[in-house]
Amino acid sequence: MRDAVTKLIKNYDISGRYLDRNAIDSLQDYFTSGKARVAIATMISGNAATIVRDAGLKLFEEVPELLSPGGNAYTTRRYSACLRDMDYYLRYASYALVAGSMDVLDERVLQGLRETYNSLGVPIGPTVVGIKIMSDMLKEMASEAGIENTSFIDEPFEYMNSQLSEVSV
Ligand SMILES: CCC1=C(C)/C(=C/C2=NC(=C\c3[nH]c(/C=C4\NC(=O)[C@H](C)[C@H]4CC)c(C)c3CCC(=O)O)/C(CCC(=O)O)=C2C)NC1=O
Repeated sequence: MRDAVTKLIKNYDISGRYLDRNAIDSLQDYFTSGKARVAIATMISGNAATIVRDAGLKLFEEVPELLSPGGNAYTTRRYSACLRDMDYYLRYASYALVAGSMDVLDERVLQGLRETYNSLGVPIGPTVVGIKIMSDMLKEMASEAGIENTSFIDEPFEYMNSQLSEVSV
């Protein structure tokens, strides 16, 4: 598992290069956004339960058939599994935000996930909607808290969504 800095150093070390302009620029980006990343992570930790609950409510409002007989979140066991998954996505997104790298998502969350979902009939489309709702909620909370640059918040959520949606070949 790597963060933005160790990942960059590894790439330069492989080819025995000193850090060049590109490296310095990307390091600078990472450190400049560092305070905001930590602020967002703090915001997530302090509000995780609320974010997951409200995002779940909104998802089930948008896709009510999930909760009807035959829907994948029907029965309390599956309903809870769904919210637990949302909680995983939020928690790991907070790690990826702090790391400035998506490696942790590849290693801990996404490996084999699509196959698991497909074999259990967990629908990917609404999962993607749920993940997007959490990301939008967070950006709103962040701008309400006066954090100016909120564009990087989408990154881990969009990454998970693109990996989940990828059509298998
Ligand atoms: C930390 C990394 C990690 C992830 C991501 C993870 C996901 C994950 N979600 C699962 C199930 C599930 N996931 C859902 C989720 C949903 N159903 C819906 O209709 C909604 C669209 C969606 C919620 C947004 C449901 C309902 C199940 C249970 C399915 C079943 O057992 O029939 C399972 C199968 C095993 C189990 O039930 O625990 C896994 C492995 N597990 C992990 O360890």
